[in-house]
Amino acid sequence: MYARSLGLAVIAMLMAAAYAFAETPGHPQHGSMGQMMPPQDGAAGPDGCPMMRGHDMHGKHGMMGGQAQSSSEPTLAGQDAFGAIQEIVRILEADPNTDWSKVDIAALRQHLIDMNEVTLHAVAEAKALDNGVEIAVTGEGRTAEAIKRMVPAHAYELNAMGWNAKTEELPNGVTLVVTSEDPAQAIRLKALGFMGIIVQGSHHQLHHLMMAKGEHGH
Ligand SMILES: [Cu+2]
Repeated sequence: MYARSLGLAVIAMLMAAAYAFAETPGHPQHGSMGQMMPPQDGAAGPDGCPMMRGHDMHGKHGMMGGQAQSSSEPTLAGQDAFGAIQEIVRILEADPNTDWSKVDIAALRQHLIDMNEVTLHAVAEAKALDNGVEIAVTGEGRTAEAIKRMVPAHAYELNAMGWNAKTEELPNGVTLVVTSEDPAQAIRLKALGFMGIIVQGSHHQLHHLMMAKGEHGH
């Protein structure tokens, strides 16, 4: 069953490619293609391969049956930033109110590069304080630039969450100091360290959408 539906998914993708290639009003190959496809096929899901999306296969021709996609259709983009941008682009495309004159995917891409630098390449040296933690976050070149863009902006959000956060600029990064009067929170801050603190907050993904819409940056 699994192998069969995988085979159908492959056939469906080839068909989508063939249609995209020969997009004519008459669809001269429609008849023979239709005979190839069993009516109960469920391989063409609503949010799978971009080639399928928005095409008229399940609508106008009704060949694919319009059922839920099978588990044999892959969903992983293969690269985090690629997947994040793909998701945002799909959201923008699905929203009839998207103002395409403002959309700025390039800005989102630059931010995702910053995130990659800060997450994977920044050097974080933490020093425990009585009431929290002090972390020197440094790097070279693009990494240092990314640290200086992202970490101070995040300190602002940490304050809004109830911690005391501040940053001081270093030649190659920033020093981030986060403290709390609550001893339990101070222990938590030390345990979280740089990355555990930087992932705090619930608006990050929404922020990416706003950035892509050209509404505001970090
Ligand atoms: Cu981000």
